[in-house]
Amino acid sequence: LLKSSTRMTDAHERSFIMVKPDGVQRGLVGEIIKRFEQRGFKLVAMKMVTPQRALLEQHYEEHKGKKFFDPLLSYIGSGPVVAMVWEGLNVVSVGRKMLGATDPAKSEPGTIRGDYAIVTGRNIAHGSDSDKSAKREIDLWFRADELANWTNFSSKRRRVSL
Ligand code: IDP
Repeated sequence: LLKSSTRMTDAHERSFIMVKPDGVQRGLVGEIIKRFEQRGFKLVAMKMVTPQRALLEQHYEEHKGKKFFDPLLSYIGSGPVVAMVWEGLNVVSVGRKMLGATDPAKSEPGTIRGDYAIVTGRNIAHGSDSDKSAKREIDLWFRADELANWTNFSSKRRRVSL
C-alpha cells in the first residue's frame, strides 16, 4: 500500500513524447511544447532527429507483424521528429489524455489529436502508454547525458500537494 501510494505521487515520473513528422511539417512543434509547459510539466530532454529504421523497429516492436507496421515505420522515418522527455506527476497518463485517442476521430476536442488530426495514420504525436514503456522508450531514444538535470524554481513555489 505504502509502495503504491509513493508511486502515485511521483513528481519525477517521466514520459517520452514525440512530435511525429506530420506534426513537424504542420508547424505544431511549438503548440505541443506549449501545452506540456503550460500544464506544468518540466522539459528534461529534446532533440530533432530523422529516426533510423532500426530504432523504429525497436520503438514499435509491439506492432511487428501487423499490417500497418511497414507504413508506420516509413511514415515516422520520413522526416525529422522532435523527441522529448517530460517530467511531472502522472505525466504518462496525463500526457496520454492530452494527446487524445490513437484514432483522432475518437479524440475529444481540446486534445492534441482532437484539435489537429483526422486519421490514425497521421496522428501528430506519440506519448508513452505506461511507466514501463516510458522507461524503455527514453533509454532507446536518449543517452543518459542528454537528460538535463535542472530545478524548476517557479514550480517549487507551488509544490505538489496531496
Ligand atoms: P498510440 O500511439 O496511441 O500509443 P498504438 O496502438 O500504440 O497507439 O499505435 C502506434 C501508432 O501506430 C499510432 O499512433 C499510429 O500512428 C499507428 N497506428 C496504429 N494503428 C494503426 C492503424 O490501424 N493504421 C495506421 N496506423 C496505425
